[in-house]
Amino acid sequence: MRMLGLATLMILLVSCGELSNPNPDACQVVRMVSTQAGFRLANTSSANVTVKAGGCIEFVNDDANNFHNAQSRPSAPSNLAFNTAILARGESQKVVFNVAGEVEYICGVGNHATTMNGRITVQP
Ligand SMILES: [Cu+2]
Repeated sequence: MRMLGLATLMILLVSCGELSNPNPDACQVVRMVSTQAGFRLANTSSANVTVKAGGCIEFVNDDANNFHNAQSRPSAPSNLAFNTAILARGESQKVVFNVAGEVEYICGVGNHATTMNGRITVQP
């Protein structure tokens, strides 16, 4: 249990520091479009994203009407768990994914999770 906690803490620390990303150009942009339209991978209508291990996703709030965040569902494996700050329009946050696997994510604001949700696949 203690090791799990430590692993989660390390993921969170890595997630916060974009300097730790070895290849920031590889960041995929996911826009928070609106509470209704949810998350959209750049130039698509999908909220599902695939990244390589060590890659990152930049979550960008593009919604004039609402604050949003991006966070893993509570059921997520601890080594893929993440939780961005609550972002206002125009704000963004990068999250680095270092461990291969799958993680479902949502917006944790209000009841947005019913429409704002997607899946992240991290390839080895
Ligand atoms: Cu939201």
